[in-house]
Amino acid sequence: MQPGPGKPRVFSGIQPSGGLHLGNYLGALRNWVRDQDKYDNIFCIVDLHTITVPQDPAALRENTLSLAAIYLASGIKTEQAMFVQSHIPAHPELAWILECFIPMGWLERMTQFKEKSGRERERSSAGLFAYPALMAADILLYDTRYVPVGEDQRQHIELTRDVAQRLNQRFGEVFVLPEAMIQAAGARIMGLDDPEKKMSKSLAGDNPGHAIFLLDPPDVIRKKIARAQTDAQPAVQFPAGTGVRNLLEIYRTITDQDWPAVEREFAAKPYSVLKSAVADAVVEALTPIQERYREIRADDAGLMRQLRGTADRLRPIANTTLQRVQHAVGLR
Ligand code: ATP
Ligand code: LTN
Repeated sequence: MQPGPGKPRVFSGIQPSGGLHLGNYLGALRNWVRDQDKYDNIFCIVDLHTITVPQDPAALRENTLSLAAIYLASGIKTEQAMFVQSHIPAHPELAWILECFIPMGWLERMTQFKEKSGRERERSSAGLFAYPALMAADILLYDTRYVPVGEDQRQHIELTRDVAQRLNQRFGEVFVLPEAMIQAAGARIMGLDDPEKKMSKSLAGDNPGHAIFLLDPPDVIRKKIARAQTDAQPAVQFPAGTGVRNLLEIYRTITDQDWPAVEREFAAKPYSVLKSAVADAVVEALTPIQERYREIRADDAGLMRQLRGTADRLRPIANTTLQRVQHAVGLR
């Protein structure tokens, strides 16, 4: 398949698995917002991925709406296509077909599965194991060219390309090959409590100091940053240790600066100076998002109508691709 004329298609998604953190914002959402006019975008709320680990039903419903409001509050324009994955059954239908062409060995190698299943491998769900097949379906259904994500998703997009190529070789050009779009800045924000670990929603449950959430009040943000792990040096030195480097990375991403500029700004400054500059920059970026979020959440019914309306508009596109694949493999 060749991509059609017009702006290149972008597809990305985030799981409604709890509040979004600064890593999700800097690694993904902020880039979607910045580049939205350059592409023909589809932004998904991937609730079917979220149920790969246990969820409270009421919390999942709330997190789904909350994530839609966060997309808009962050600056995604209302005319962009934003929808909930489970509203379009073609996603799990295509995922099933892809699963039948993905060798177990490919899935076994996925680092996200290894990290998330951990020592509970035997007890983790088959859905968690097959997760990348569903992600591949999300991307391939819309003839996507670019997938803007954080660094941790690179491997899943490689698998998407591999399975698409496998079907294309066997059945002719069924799929457009997508590419990961990963920015140099902010692609891997680390935990504030432990800069060896990626900032993630799952780890935030055990330690409230791990992540800054987009809806954290300013005083909480300042407290978390003040307590962020650094090292025993008295002031900023280069090369900086991992904790300090992470704070500098947050700062330079939010303020759109390159490394030489932040090195000049903070060289030999005490950590307290760095931390209050980071806190100011984060609070300044998040305050308007929080205000817009509250306005949007005043009309949940309207938000749900928008999500359903977009799914109605996208369903025929997804079904066309699904039917093409079904026909190619002999299912229709
Ligand atoms: P979980 O911990 O539940 O796996 P998560 O925090 O990794 O969740 P996802 O919903 O899986 O969040 O990811 C949404 C987007 O945010 C993806 O594009 C992902 O690459 C990006 N992302 C997640 N964590 C980070 C991070 N620490 N730094 C930069 N980008 C990130
Ligand atoms: N696995 C992704 C979320 C996701 C996604 C997608 C991202 C599901 N489907 C399609 C981009 C394109 C994650 O961030 N954990």
